Amino acid sequence: MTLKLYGVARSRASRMIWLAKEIGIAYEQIPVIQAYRLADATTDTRLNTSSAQFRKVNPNGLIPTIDDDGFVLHESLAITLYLAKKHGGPLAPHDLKEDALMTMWSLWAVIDCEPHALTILQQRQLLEGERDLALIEKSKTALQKPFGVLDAALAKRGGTLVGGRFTVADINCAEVFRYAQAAPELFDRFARVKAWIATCQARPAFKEMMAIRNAEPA
Ligand SMILES: N[C@@H](CCC(=O)N[C@@H](CS)C(=O)NCC(=O)O)C(=O)O
Repeated sequence: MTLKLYGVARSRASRMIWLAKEIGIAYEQIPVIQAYRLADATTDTRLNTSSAQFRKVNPNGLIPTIDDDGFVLHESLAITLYLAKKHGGPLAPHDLKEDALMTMWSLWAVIDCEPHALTILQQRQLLEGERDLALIEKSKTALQKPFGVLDAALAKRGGTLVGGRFTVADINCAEVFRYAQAAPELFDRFARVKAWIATCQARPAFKEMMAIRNAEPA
């Protein structure tokens, strides 16, 4: 049975789509859209995160979720780690220590970096007069330390996060740091982070994922 992905590509489902394109995993996409993007989710006929039908699959009412032949999994980074490990190859951990490091970087990205990076993205998407400039500055300041940590780790490990090669850990972190690209000036002080994200985003699988995202209505 084909792997099912619940979620539109203009969501954190992008992470799984990027990984799937990297390792050639076939999947069927069920385009569940965020309820908040609809004028009225109760009357809209599109399957959305508040639809009763989707809530049966993910009671959190959040995308992405996968159904891998009856195995249902939520949380975008748990999904990429699971699929990488299931399919093996260079993107997956080769031993327990690599596995732990990939988990470490993924948790670090989502806990320590994502809230600030997302704030920057959401604020920069607002009209200029509507932005909370103090909040943007606060988030940029909060990201200085993680940017420094990432920059130093990339220097020490030769430009990728784990095992001297591009892995699922790079996908998970690069997808979080992509939000911070709404403030490109943040990257100017951290040359290795800037080079790393450029290299990650030059990969054909990333471009394929972005093309799928951009083909969806905004
Ligand atoms: N930690 C979760 C967050 C999932 C999440 O917040 N998804 C958003 C889309 S990117 C969503 O479904 N929002 C719909 C809603 O809030 O109704 C993950 O990484 O999968």
